[in-house]
Amino acid sequence: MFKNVIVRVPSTTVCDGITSADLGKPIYTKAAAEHETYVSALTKTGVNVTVLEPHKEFPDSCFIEDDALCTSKCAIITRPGASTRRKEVELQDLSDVLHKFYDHVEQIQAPGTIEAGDIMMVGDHFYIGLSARTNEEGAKQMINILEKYGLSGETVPLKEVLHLKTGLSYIENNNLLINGEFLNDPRFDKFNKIEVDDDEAYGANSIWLNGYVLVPAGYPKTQKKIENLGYKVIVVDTSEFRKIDGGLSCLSLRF
Ligand code: CIR
Repeated sequence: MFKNVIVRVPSTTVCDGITSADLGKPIYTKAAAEHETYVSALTKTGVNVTVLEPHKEFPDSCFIEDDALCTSKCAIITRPGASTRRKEVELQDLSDVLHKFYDHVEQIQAPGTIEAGDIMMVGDHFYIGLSARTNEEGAKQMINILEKYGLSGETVPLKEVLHLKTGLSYIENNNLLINGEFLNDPRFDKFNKIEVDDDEAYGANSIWLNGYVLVPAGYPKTQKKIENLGYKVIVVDTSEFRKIDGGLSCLSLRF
């Protein structure tokens, strides 16, 4: 069960977020409205949501998932691989809120880089994508920290997507949403794989919270597959965030 969620409100500069998409710039007012709906959806799952203030100097800072890994034992502040995001993790309110919830707050050090969108939690085990944002050193430091607290981790090389969870989401009960380059990876053979069709690839980034699955709006085949597994589905429109490569998981820390 998750008890707590932390989000950061998008700032007016969200339109300047990093992107590889060709979907135009997000419109701030729409992004802000989508974010409010996202927070309401989270609240319906029974979690307490802490809402942090927007920060204009960091257009991507609403994607707070990348800034920390929140485990059952400790929180680990990351060191983002994207240079414009590197100092996001130095925001005092992030450190303050993590110290409020955790006795143990660790930090990834240079030259390690890691963004927690590359980390998928399955119980006490963590899959860590090696991506353009997360390097071997960052993953190694993360695994060492996890092991210190009785947790474990392993790396997963990735080539095509931004982050590991762009193409994979663990929705508990051994069910794994999976798309693209991960489909034939033997690491994931032990899971009940729910294949997300390529024309709905963005739907692979859905999030489980307390028996609910939040699914992005506009991916009906994926939504149906998740409903057929017996989950209560809440559909949330994140189309403004998609314009800058962001999805449902990126917008929160869940623990
Ligand atoms: C970035 O490129 O860093 C942001 N525009 C999107 C981050 C998405 N985060 C995630 O997948 N965890």
